[in-house]
Amino acid sequence: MTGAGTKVHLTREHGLALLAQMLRIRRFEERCAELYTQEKIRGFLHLYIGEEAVATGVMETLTPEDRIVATYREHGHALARGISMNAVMAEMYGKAAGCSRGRGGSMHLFDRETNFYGGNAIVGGGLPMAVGLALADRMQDRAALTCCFFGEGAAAEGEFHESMNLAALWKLPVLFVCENNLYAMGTRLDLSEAETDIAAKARGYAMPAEAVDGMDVVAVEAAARRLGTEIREGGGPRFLECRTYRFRAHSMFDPQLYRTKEEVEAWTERDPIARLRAWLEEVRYLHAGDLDRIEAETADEVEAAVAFAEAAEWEPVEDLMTDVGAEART
Ligand SMILES: Cc1ncc(C[n+]2csc(CCOP(=O)(O)OP(=O)(O)O)c2C)c(N)n1
Repeated sequence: MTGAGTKVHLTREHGLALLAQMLRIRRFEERCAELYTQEKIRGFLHLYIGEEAVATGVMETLTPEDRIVATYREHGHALARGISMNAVMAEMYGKAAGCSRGRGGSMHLFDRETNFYGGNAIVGGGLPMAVGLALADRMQDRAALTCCFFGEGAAAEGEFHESMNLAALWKLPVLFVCENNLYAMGTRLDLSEAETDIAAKARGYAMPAEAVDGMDVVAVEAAARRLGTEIREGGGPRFLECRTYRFRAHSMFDPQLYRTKEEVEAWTERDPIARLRAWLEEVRYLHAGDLDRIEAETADEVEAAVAFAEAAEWEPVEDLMTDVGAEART
């Protein structure tokens, strides 16, 4: 993708790569939902279906040195960052070959190799961590940027306000990405927040902030790239609110009584995958067989990950207490 301003030029290759990445995330999670009902995956499971354009678009703009902090709805971020699907699936199963050695599960994916700091069950918990990582990078003269993903529900937490303030005060290299899907579990944004414009809250801390259509992967990527460049040039933190929607329930235990079928259907019409696909067809980037090929490759990757997780070992019982507490100092 080229073009830093409002005009974006997307090559066929890049357009197909974005489509393939979003499909990978979606098919992986659809399979996870099935595995959950079969009790292969236990504990909590929060699906990102509908929101794929956010992780996919933003992650395209980051370098390997950059750091990522995410929430408990982070399978998409982990996959888009480049953690292998095998390692993510094994983690979902709780197997020792998982990216957190089977100890984290769905909500605590972690990978040092890719600077992926998780995976955090605490709403807003990643925000101060992102500020700390960025402060450490600055103090140690590293050129990395920290990208912090969180939901709009986190904007109601004290940690959000403390993090905005310190990041802006110290001009830290953080890209805050708010995934505003309108609901915090069953609580609609306008029933819990007096100010529903989340980007405006960041501006209240003197941080440049903007909102983008989170169902449009190209728009997300363009905005993240532009804001990332400003951060890398020493401009201090930037805030990107992505207006998005989760098509599925909050987690696997949620009858969704707080929203209507019509509302879900209306958002489904804006499905980021269908939308990119339609655009790729319109500009004749999507050739006959492209979609079938991408779907087949994705299905193979997902099934290979399931086979990997099935065959992977459980942690030996004798290792159960390792890394649970700090070693006693003598
Ligand atoms: C500190 C804290 N308070 C409450 C919860 C319970 N909880 C889990 S998810 C959630 C909603 C968060 O919504 P949002 O931040 O908008 O993210 P989304 O689930 O929509 O992606 C809540 C309140 C929690 N995990 N941590």
